Amino acid sequence: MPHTKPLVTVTRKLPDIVETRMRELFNTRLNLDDTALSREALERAVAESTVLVPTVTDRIDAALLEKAGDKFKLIANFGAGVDNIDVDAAHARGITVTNTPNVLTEDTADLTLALILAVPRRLTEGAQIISADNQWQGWSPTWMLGHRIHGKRLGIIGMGRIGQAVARRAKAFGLSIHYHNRKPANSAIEEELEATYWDSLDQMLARMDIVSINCPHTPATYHLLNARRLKLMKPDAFIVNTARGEIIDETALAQAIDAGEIAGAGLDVFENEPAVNPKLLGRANVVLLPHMGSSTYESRIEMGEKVVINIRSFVDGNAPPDRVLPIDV
Ligand code: 8YV
Repeated sequence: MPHTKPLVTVTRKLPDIVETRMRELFNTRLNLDDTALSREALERAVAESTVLVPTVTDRIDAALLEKAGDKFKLIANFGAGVDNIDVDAAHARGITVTNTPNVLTEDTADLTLALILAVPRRLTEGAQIISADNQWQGWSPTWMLGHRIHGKRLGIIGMGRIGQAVARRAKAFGLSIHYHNRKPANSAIEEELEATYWDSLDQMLARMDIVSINCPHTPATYHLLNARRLKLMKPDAFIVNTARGEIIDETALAQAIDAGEIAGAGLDVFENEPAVNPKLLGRANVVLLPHMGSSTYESRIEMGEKVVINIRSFVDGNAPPDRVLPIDV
């Protein structure tokens, strides 16, 4: 490491252990009160720092990068998805972008399965009945009935690491695995998951009981599930999204649920976080979570460790392990 430690600006509060390590290794500017940085503060950060550690809540666009100082060389994103960053604009300025893949795969897949179970089996609805003011009138053979997931068809959009981890879990729950991806998964993975590849997303959507979104948000996947495609789905089908809100046209989804064209939804992500389309609120068949896919102590610490490794290797003059390549749309 060079004698002058690089100035690293971290935009949000990270786990203590990660912040301590960063303070040891770099000249680190932390955000101890965790308030998201203003646009002006972000501009100052890219003007003064060598490295910025943003999160999904920071918009690192081309206009911001125009304020970058000569020293600004690395955006070490705390997060796997990089749709908050204009990666092409960064590359055009010779700025490297890294992310934190792998470490949040299993936790995000767990949360996806939790939603796949929660919506058809009415878990949050049931939990709300026995809450502080216990409204339970007693058991009945025909009350609180939901839908079996065993034996149903799960259509996964995006068969990357998280999609595969979802498929593995879903298979153990007796779901048959179908998927749409830009290209088929390799044959070993298809065999292990007994997965059926659908080249046509439209055809897959029309036949699935549950659809899970597990692809990244890119220009090609923005509103992939639009009003037209939502209408292709079976009226008794459920949709689960733990990837990015922008992949579904949220207004069209709210309308489809309102019109009974879809049986329900489990959403961990939204188009305009933290805002949620009001039409999705207060519905028994819609389970909403506040972007919790990777919210375990373990994931968040390991994401921080990846950020540290990426910065360290970059500062040492090596290629950081989690470099984000130009977006291939
Ligand atoms: C993170 C995520 O919480 O890593 C991602 O892509 O969506 C989340 O799990 C968030 O992005 C951190 O910046």
